[in-house]
Amino acid sequence: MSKRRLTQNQQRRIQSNHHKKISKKEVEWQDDMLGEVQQGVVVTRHAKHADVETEQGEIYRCNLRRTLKNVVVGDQVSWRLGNEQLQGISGVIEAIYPRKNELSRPDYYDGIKVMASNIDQIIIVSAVLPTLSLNIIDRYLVICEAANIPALIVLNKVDLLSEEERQAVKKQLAIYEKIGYETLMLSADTGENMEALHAYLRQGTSIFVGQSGVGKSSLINQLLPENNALTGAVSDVSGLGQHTTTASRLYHLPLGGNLIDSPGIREFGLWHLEPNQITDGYREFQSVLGTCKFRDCKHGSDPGCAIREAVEKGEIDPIRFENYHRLIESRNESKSQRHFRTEDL
Ligand SMILES: Nc1nc2c(ncn2[C@@H]2O[C@H](COP(=O)(O)OP(=O)(O)OP(=O)(O)O)[C@@H](O)[C@H]2O)c(=O)[nH]1
Ligand SMILES: [Mg+2]
Ligand SMILES: [Zn+2]
Repeated sequence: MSKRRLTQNQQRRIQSNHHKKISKKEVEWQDDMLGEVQQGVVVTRHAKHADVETEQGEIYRCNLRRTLKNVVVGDQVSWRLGNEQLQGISGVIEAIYPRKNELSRPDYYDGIKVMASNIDQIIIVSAVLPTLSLNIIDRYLVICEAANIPALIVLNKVDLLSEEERQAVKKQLAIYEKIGYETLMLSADTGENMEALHAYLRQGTSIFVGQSGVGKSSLINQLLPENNALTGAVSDVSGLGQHTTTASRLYHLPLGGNLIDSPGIREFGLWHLEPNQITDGYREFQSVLGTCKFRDCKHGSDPGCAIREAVEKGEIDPIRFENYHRLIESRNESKSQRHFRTEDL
């Protein structure tokens, strides 16, 4: 071997230094490479980058300053445009303005994961296929109540129902109407009730939440007829080859208002909330709460439980009461699971 030829080890070292240089260059913008500080809104959050939209509607992919903890869709940020693109990145986000509110969900690894910020309305999307789950609607409602953000419940894929089945799901939705939530029956396939949905979305920023496959992205495609770039990678969770959304993204609707599409969650517990926050998430419990015989009433078989009595009198729906206990139980289970997982790491 000629002396001038590099050994494999040397070659590897050079290559790895080369990589280091690239990634260093990527994160370390020199001050004189960056323009004036501007304001913008985060419209998509990727693993390492975020897309920022200017007031003029231009979108730039940005790095995040390492000191920034968690940048999410909906964040108002200050950022600076670079004088050239580095590795496809146009600028850098320097700071996040204080958030009006944030929508969070529990996350096994990070504790609580903020999904989006500065939200005016949460649209809980459920569907009749695979099945309509009131338990999942209740979970989301507890999160909405805890964040103090108004909720709208929509039921998609009603095109799949017979007349008889329609009447049955109407009755289920009536449980929520009775306690003051508005509901809509929709079909992204036939366009049923899309005008009514449009009307709800015309102001402020709304977010679609709901399990994977309920049709959130399909509904957005209906609302934005020209936009067909919504489907993400092929789902590796189900292996069924459906397209699943992998990053939240904010869209501007033609009739006004913004709408965020979010990736579906398969299952989530509510261990990040205290039991009393779950109880507070049931709005129809509030007027009788505090009148139970015992102050530490668990609202189960405890004697003199005012909530159970209200259920017996037909004032509180028994399905909601049952779901409440399931939520409390699953909270405790997922909490202990989490402890196991954290210790495991
Ligand atoms: N029959 C019927 N099928 C629908 C309707 N809306 C959506 N679908 C189908 O449901 C499947 C899932 O739709 P998506 O829009 O990808 O669901 P998603 O909620 O965005 O799912 P994630 O991105 O994984 O969270 C697709 O095969 C759609 O064609 C509808 O109104 N009726
Ligand atoms: Mg989707
Ligand atoms: Zn009680």
